[in-house]
Amino acid sequence: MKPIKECFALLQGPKTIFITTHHKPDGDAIGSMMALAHYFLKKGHKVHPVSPSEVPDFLGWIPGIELAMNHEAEPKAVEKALAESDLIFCLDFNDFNRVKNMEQLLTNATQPKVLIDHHMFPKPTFDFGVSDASKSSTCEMVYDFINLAGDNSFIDDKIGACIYTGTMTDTGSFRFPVTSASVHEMIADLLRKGLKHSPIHDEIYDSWSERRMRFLGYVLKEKMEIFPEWNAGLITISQKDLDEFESKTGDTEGLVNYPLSIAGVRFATLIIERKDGIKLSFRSKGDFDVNSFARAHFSGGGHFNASGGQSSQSFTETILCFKKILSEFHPLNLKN
Ligand SMILES: [Mn+2]
Repeated sequence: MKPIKECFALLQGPKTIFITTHHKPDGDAIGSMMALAHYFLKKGHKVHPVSPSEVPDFLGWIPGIELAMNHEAEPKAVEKALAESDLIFCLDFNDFNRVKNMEQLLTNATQPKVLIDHHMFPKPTFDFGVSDASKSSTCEMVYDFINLAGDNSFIDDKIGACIYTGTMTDTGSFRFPVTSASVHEMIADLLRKGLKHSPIHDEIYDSWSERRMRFLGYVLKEKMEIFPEWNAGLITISQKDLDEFESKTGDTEGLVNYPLSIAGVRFATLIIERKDGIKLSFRSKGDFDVNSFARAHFSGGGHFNASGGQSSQSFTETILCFKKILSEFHPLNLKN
């Protein structure tokens, strides 16, 4: 993969740019995709922002989101958009298997592929790019990309809102250790450029339906187990639970973090039974590496303190398997 600055040569003159992100996009995925889209539009390019799956409701307010295509809903239109594009930007993922049904489309595409991402261990399928696991968010890296191009003055309130969204969501509202001084300097710059941050917080964190709040209450009361001896917490949600509460995309967002608010818990896991399989999310505090944990046991990965995985076993078997692994980790003492 060549350094990202070498892709600037491909951006001379108006181009058509396909911008995509991971399946089940979160705030950083959609924020970075739309920040880059707004920037390229201002530079006189044509853009095709594409989400592999539906954009969750809590991001429905993002400026320009109506320009984004959903591959699951309109695969043919996405294929056409890709065919007419000169290059492809891949944001907030580093392995084509993270775009699910779009994987073949990206693999077969012959256009240069540019990576901007902060997950560990990128696959060598990108022509240009930057991969930096020390960055708070892909949104911060899009900000860096615009600055590297010498275009700080192009950043306006819309781009600022997109960047703020992903940085806020990926840093747990600026509290995770990855929140560096440069993150705060970037936010200061965005504020000076017209960013209104409070309404964004309201849109994302204070726009729950009553149903979603009741679902959270049920999950915390009935579906959370705490293992003080292992400094761990586990939440398990079955397909039946999701159906009963008419759970929608995004409703389970952030659930995995709740056990970490209990004193002594350093490792939190969420196991969800979905129609397309069993999904696991891992979060940790301190020096327990959930990226390695997810890779070793659940065909996943991500970041040091936040990762995901999957299981081909049944829901019940997965829970048993997880608890067995947890008990084997006991001597490691997650306390430190
Ligand atoms: Mn991210």
